[in-house]
Amino acid sequence: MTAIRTVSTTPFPDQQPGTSGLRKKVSVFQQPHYLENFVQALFDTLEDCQGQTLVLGGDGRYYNDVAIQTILKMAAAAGFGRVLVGQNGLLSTPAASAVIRRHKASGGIILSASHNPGGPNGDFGIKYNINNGSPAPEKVTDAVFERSKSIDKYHILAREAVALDRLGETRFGAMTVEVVDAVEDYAQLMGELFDFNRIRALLTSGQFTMHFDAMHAVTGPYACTIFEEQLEAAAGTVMNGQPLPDFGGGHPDPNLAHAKDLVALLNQDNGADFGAAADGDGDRNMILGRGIFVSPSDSIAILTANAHLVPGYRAGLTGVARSMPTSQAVDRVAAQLGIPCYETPTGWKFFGNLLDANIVTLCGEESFGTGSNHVREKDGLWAVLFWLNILAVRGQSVAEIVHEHWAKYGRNYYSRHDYEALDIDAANGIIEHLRASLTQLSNRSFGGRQISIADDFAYTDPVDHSVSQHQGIRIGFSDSARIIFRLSGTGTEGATLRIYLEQYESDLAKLHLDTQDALADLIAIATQLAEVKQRSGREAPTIIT
Ligand code: G16
Repeated sequence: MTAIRTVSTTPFPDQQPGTSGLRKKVSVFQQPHYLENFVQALFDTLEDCQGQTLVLGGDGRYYNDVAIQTILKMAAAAGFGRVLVGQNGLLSTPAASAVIRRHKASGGIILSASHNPGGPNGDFGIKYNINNGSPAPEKVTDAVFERSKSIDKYHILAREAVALDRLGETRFGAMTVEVVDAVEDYAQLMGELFDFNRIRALLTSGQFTMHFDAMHAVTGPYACTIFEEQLEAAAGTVMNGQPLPDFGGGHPDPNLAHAKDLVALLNQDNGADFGAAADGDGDRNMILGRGIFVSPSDSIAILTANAHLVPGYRAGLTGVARSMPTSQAVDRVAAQLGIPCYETPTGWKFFGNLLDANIVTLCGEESFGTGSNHVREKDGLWAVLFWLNILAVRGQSVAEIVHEHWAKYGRNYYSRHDYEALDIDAANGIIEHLRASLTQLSNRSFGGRQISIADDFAYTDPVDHSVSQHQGIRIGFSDSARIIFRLSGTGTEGATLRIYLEQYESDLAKLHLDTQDALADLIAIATQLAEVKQRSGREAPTIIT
């Protein structure tokens, strides 16, 4: 009989989950009892863990191995019957969602800080997904935070660590730990959705080259199995395929700023036909063609317009959804298809109810996220396979597909300007100032542009009617241009102000401008309205995507 220890503790005041779980510096999680308090607050909130099945895994970042063992011991103490753990503690976020669904688990814990840097000085994170595989909704995360404020003890099994390198089952107190193949279920699911034969034919044709940058993060093993083994892409197609605790010193954020080597490979003369990258935990993606970057907002629009070419979606889409700051490109496609397009707050958790109710099939976000009803997370490799399936069927280049799309639907020029690590009071001051200006803004015009909507976005979930307030300052113009301001809920240093800019263009002669040039007027209006320089002292954004 293995003993369960009860340990006294005192609350930490800062355990409020953000857009996607609790994200902090590794050093914060390393404080004695910090992780344990949060996990116990979660288990207390779940109430009945007795005999339940939990899924557990992470993106392999620094502290993943330590945290997994602590959570296993606490899960055993809480009475879970079985924990399914990814081999070596690894599970990509979409794979964890797939495992929860396929094995009918009561939920799962994912250890990741997504695209944030790793290593001892980097970030760590923990989030809980519910039994449909979706990130826990706000009512759960709010309850965990409430519980964390009064926690005074936690329970933990007094035992040695369990080995996670070999597949199979181990008794751990009264609980069973089952080490599962992290890739198997997921790869099988991908094979059910996409035309692997057709993609294989493209990849082995000798006429098509691709690079996939796993950024030394969790998708490496998945990409090697799916692209190089199952689809027979050339050896070396997967770059940086070995997951490392510090992501090789890189920043596992698949965008133009952080996947520079990949971008260079696509931009050179005779570069590859297709390039893609995924982030730390495998839920984000970036899509590139030779000499062209596909903005995430365009990507979801193009996937929607071409879904009929892909086996898993041939039967049709019930609807689509995008987060509020994501461009309205997909709205135009949905309108043409005669299906609804829902606008939700930022955070994948808001798509869960819509997917469960089967009122949407595809979802997308400007923050390099796309996904569907196959799991309840965004899914980087899924997006890459979707693109490959379209390329294989259409036999055109990425650039041709994107340009044809713009010619048919018009182009939503789109960019996000981030001001990172701002003083928290200054950042809150910017949002408060904008909020206070909303009433007087509604009737104003700028450079001939009339404001048609100025509000603080609030969302009522159409399924459970829960209301989420203060989801971003939204300013829309009569020509359908928009400027959105909100503070990030995923950063770990100070505050990050995000300014999202969008302008629609249907004139064929103006579809190929430089994005920042096309948005120059809106950028000037945005910085003026928000008084960014006066209030933050910053002359320019930290990063433009
Ligand atoms: C998370 C959420 C996404 C959100 C993104 C950015 O993604 O799941 O829905 O768009 O954060 O959020 P924010 O703008 O608040 O920083 P990930 O990939 O970081 O888990």
